[in-house]
Amino acid sequence: MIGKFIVFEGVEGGGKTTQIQLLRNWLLEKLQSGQPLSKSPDLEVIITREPGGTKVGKTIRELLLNADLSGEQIQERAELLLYAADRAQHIETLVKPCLERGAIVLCDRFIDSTIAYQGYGRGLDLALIQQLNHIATGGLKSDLTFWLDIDVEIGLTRAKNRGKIDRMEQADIQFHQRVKKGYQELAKNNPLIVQIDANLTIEKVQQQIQEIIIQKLVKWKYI
Ligand code: Z5A
Repeated sequence: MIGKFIVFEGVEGGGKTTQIQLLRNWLLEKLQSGQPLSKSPDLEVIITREPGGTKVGKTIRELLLNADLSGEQIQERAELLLYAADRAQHIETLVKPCLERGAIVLCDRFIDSTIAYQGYGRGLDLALIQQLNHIATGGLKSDLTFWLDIDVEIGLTRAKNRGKIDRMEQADIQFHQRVKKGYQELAKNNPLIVQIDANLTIEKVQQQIQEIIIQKLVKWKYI
């Protein structure tokens, strides 16, 4: 793969969507301006997300997060498999083709979300989740993952203030604390996960991200 796959992770309300958009604008400006000397004037920067990055994924997302199932609960293993199905479709039809043609892909959530939410949050078997992640991705890994680390209560307040909350956001606070613990454990064991203090202002969070990205762009020979 000649492109780069950059993932954003973390608990609700950490600012992933906001930061991804700002980073895309900044990257395009930086790399296409020719100043400093850009080696990639025609670079594509794609924004996508899980669940919901494809047409199939949008339907799965709706089912997982917002559908009115008249009181029927989605079972934990069914939920796990739905996230995996979304991912399999997303990687094969969108992410891989973009990476193959050299794009930078900015993705809102990926395999670490399943480990954090279904593994640490719901308590499903971590080895099984790793296996399923491998099947869904065909072994594709991110080149860099930003973990937007925010106090759980601040994140949930931000998400609630934004408006209607979805099925996952309705879970109790202990669930979200377990999810955060999951990210802490993942970050301890994976040097490609970069922890960002997401409690700060939008500008300060973006600044931390850009500082890391600049180093990576040099390393990856984009600039
Ligand atoms: N999920 C799962 O369980 N397993 C899986 O394998 C996968 C996902 C892939 C959907 O994700 C759900 O799917 C998610 C996990 C589960 N659980 N939930 N809910 P999602 O990414 O679509 O939804 P989300 O994580 O809840 O994202 P979010 O709430 O949209 O948060 P965000 O993208 O990180 O934040 P934001 O939209 O940029 O910002 C939220 C609000 O805060 C907004 O009003 C901003 O203007 C404001 N904001 C942002 N940054 C700041 C700062 N720095 N200061 C003040 N206010 C800010």
